[in-house]
Amino acid sequence: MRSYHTSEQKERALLVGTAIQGQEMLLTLEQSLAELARLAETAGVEVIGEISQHIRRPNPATLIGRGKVDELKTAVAALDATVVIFDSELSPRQQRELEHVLGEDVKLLDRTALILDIFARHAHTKEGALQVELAQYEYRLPRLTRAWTHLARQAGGGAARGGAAGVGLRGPGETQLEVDRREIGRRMATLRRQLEDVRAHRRRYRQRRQAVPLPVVALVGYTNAGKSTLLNRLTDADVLVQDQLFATLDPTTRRRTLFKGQEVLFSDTVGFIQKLPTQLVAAFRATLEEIQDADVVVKVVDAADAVAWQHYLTVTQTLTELGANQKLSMLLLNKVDLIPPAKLRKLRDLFPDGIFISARMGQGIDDFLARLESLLMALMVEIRIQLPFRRGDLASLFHRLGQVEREEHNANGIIMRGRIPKSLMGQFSPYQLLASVETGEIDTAGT
Ligand SMILES: Nc1nc2c(ncn2[C@@H]2O[C@H](COP(=O)(O)OP(=O)(O)OP(=O)(O)O)[C@@H](O)[C@H]2O)c(=O)[nH]1
Ligand SMILES: [Mg+2]
Repeated sequence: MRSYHTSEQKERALLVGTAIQGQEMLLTLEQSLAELARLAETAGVEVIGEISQHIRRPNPATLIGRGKVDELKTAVAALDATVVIFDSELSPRQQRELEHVLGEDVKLLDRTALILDIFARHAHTKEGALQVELAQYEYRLPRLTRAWTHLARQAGGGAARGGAAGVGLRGPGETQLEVDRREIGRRMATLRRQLEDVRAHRRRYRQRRQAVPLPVVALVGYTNAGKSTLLNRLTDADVLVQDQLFATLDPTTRRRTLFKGQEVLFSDTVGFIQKLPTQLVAAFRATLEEIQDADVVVKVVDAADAVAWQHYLTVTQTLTELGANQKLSMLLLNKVDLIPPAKLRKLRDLFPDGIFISARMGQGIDDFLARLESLLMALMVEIRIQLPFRRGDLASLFHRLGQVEREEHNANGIIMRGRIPKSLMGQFSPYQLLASVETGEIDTAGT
């Protein structure tokens, strides 16, 4: 009988956690390992065991101590592991030495390589794919060893994203890994050029967008916090939502009208994670620019996660590294539908400024939008104007970009009161009313 199902044999991973004395850790060793296990699952790997070590002084050759290396070797053999994944980043030397110890049949990855692998799977736009490939070369170049090329050959050529190459080897395929460093350098230069083209295109698009200066609200947060779910709830974006880490790599921006008619742009962004090397974040420039250009940063935290507080700290730290910590910001505690009342009370104490929402169920969304609307006032100035009837264009601009509090039509024109973005002052000031409208005494500046 012929079977049409070719069930792919999952790779079997052994995880290695380390806590290095004196090195500050946001998560405990166990919590960080649990996160690494989720990353491994997202990469399609089955986790079959864990070992860990508290290290006083890291071994420059193998990171973990010699005894631990023996234990690792024994465990790999006993559990028939095909992959070993370190939770900390391995130096090129440690990578080489450990590969040597483990032998050719076992693949060795660290957290960064694992995340790069997930990125390679999840990048869908041209820019996303280019920047992941570049980041992978940057990461691999100093680590190019016999083992890598050997494995790449095993994996077969054409192992593009999501291909059959297996964890850690998706992305640049066999031929590319086997060529010498100089050629890789050339490939990287090409990638950089292509990226520059794509980016120039995107910049032009942004400039067009900025011609109508709608405020940009960036949704940022730890991976899996619910940013895309929230964007979908707020707009008709239809972004992919998954219970996976790093489901979103490419930013999506959509428009939405607030209660008083003001329009804003909401941007979904790539998630953050603890111990994410900054150069990896930097690879995602599109996302970063989206955050750096934003008028308001909305931090989304999965409040149902046991380590919500640590996630919040990671997000705050990463924003600081990106130079975006001075922006107007709001804090959303998401997934309240999953949280029992007693725990919710504790969370409210922990996050007194937080707005509790459920992006999935819709709770708290109106409250969030109302508070966003008042926050946006900080970017605006109060104004009273009288427009001649022929300037209906300015009246509709006021509605879209400002917050209209009062509007009257009389024999002299359209009288409007409310707030407009500071950047529009130049266009509106010729029609500004200096005297009180209510008395009917019209005194238009500049006419
Ligand atoms: N119960 C519940 N689940 C939610 C809520 N919001 C999001 N989720 C779930 O959380 C998971 C992650 O949601 P996403 O919207 O993909 O999260 P994200 O922040 O965009 O994640 P990345 O793009 O991977 O960084 C999905 O399984 C969602 O269905 C919520 O309010 N309540
Ligand atoms: Mg997402």
